[in-house]
Amino acid sequence: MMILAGGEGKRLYPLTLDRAKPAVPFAGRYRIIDIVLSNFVNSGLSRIKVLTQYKSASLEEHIARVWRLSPILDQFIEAIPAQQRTGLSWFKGSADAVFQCQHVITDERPEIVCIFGGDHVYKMDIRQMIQAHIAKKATATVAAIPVPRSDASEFGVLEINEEGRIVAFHEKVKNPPTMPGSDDMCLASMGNYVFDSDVLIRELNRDANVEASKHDFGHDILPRMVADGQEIFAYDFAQNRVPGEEDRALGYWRDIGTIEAYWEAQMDLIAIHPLFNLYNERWPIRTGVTHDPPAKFVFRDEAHARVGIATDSMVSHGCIISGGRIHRSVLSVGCRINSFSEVEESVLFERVRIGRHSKIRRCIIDKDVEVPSGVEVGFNLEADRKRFFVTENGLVVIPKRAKLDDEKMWRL
Ligand code: ADQ
Ligand code: ADP
Repeated sequence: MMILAGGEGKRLYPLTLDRAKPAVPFAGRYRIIDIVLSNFVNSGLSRIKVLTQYKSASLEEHIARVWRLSPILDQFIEAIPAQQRTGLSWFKGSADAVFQCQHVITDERPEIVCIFGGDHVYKMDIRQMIQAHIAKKATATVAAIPVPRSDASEFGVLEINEEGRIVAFHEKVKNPPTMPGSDDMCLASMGNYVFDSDVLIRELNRDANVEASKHDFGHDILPRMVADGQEIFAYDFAQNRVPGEEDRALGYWRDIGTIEAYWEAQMDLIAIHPLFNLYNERWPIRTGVTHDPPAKFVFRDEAHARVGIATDSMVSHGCIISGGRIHRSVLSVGCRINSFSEVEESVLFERVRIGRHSKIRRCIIDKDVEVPSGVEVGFNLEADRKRFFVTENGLVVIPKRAKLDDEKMWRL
């Protein structure tokens, strides 16, 4: 099993300023990569290499600290950094990442290799996809999901025949074809593949010699295999059944490539009946254990609205909500929310502090930011644009350890 975790995540800037996208915190206690790793481990698959490249220190540390498995059971989850093994270049595209690590496959000689992306939010029993691959006698299988046509140019789009065999693969094209019988949905690749390992090694080596190739699975390898008429099948993700999940949650998958999508995925989490449910004990999303104490809510003075409360929110260990109000927000470990402050529809990373009387709305605040007292962020976007990163839809991102001492910045 290989997880591609080297992408730069440009569109998540500035959260990816000094960490790879799969290492970006998610849902308070987790990192994005914990989701795919949990899917593998919960599926009983635990021989995993995570291929890293871009700013990988934080990711490698997380994997080594949290995910190290017992070698005695012949199980492993390990990061393989880009090593310039087969030439002087670092990984070019996603296929080059696997090409450069092919010794792992040729040494282990597995029959099947799963190659999954490291940056999506979903639950999947991966064994079911492998079974479908074997049942169809496919050489490669691509997980697929319908997406609205308006978003489809961001994805690889598949055309399939009645048996589910892929007859054409369009990687990130302007006007991709819609699904049969629909004018507004396209069948997208989820960037998760199952390969027969001999075929994978053969195709990687063939691609390495193609001068014009970007060495990318979606751009080069799969379209070429499809054009050759090989037996490549789509795996319908809607068929996947995860224990303990309600039917309405099946098929939930989010590519959190942009700040908006990242924020929306966390707003999904705090819905009363979330589609991505972290409380399903039969399919836990796993991560490291910390020694932080439980979250604490300090009731101070009702008459002056100094009541520490959080509603429709997730509050991690070690947070102290003392006299401030949190609504529709996700707080990571160790945040401090002081009196008379208000935080709404926001995502706070580790150890964010909100000073008294400050108001925060639709913000993502990276770790160790101390918001002084009496400031507002997210209410005057013109002013926010001058000092922070603001998306088209008006989400404000405050980068890690933002200059705390610059009074002018906070009080425009
Ligand atoms: P993208 O996600 O845009 O599209 P890409 O940038 O190649 O494609 O990233 C795929 C995965 O590989 C990501 O998890 C990324 O972090 C990782 N990655 C990229 N370059 C890497 C490298 N050099 N080393 C290690 N890891 C690397 C892909 C498919 C589409 C599909 C979407 C679904 O190409 O067909 O629709 O995923 O999101
Ligand atoms: P405010 O009244 O502005 O919330 P306080 O002066 O009460 O601030 O608190 C100062 C700091 O002490 C805050 O960072 C707060 O999180 C922390 N704090 C408040 N109450 C407690 C408590 N009961 N236990 C531990 N720390 C607390």
